[in-house]
Amino acid sequence: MEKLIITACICGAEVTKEHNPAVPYTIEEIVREAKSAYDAGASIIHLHVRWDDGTPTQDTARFQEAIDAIRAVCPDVIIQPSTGGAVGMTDLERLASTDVVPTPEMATLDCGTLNFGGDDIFVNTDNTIMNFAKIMKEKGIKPELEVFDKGMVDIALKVDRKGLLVHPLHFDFVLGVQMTATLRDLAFMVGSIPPGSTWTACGIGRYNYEIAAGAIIMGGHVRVGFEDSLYLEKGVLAKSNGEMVEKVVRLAKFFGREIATPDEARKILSIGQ
Ligand code: KMH
Ligand code: ZN
Repeated sequence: MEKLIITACICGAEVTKEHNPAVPYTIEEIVREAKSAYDAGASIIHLHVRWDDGTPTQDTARFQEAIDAIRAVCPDVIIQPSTGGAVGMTDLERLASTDVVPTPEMATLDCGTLNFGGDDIFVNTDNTIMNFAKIMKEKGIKPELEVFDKGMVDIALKVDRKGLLVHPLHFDFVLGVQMTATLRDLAFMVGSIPPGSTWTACGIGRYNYEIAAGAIIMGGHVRVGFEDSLYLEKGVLAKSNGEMVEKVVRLAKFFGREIATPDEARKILSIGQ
């Protein structure tokens, strides 16, 4: 089996220090978390940024500051800015994370509208998705297709039919937000994408490590971090993103999967080929 790419979603836009005091807000804290994940084996950092008080932002200068600071201590890591941002942000606001220099190698592309808990709706109309895909293609950014249910795979394939995506496609199955997060769900999603695509998976909250183990066994890749889950095990808060990545590395070793370096991840994902 191919080596395992671990993506660390170190910060997110919704979790706070009230949920886990190690959730990073400041640039120093974001760098600390990125480095802990990278040292543990993450080859991709999925990046959101915050103002120092924890408010999520897609401000280009704030992303630039965070990316430059991460790059100084994790020189080869793949940095994947979010274009999802936080619920309620405008499309223009969300796209500002891709205006950093140099242009990011990857960014997320959310492939549909979904219920995000309570009264929150994360809006991604067809026009938004097409426009984001077009801009990413023009800029040479590899989209990670964020799919929260099977219908979003179909939307991604519709975008692909318009010629707005470059093959091989790369999906992230985010399980446990809109659809449930069982191995049956994961197998269904894996069976729904075109042959030759790559995929990673994450299970939100308590499903985190179950889905990670499933992805490792099924030949996919894994995303973990504070954006998705705050715990190392039931009742035990993770002290860092690095601790969560270390746990995935232990699972991967148990099942005989080696861990990809950032350059190996670039090859597996056909980035910069
Ligand atoms: N914070 C969510 C509303 C992404 O990064 O592209 C969107 C999100 C997905 O986190
Ligand atoms: Zn995100």
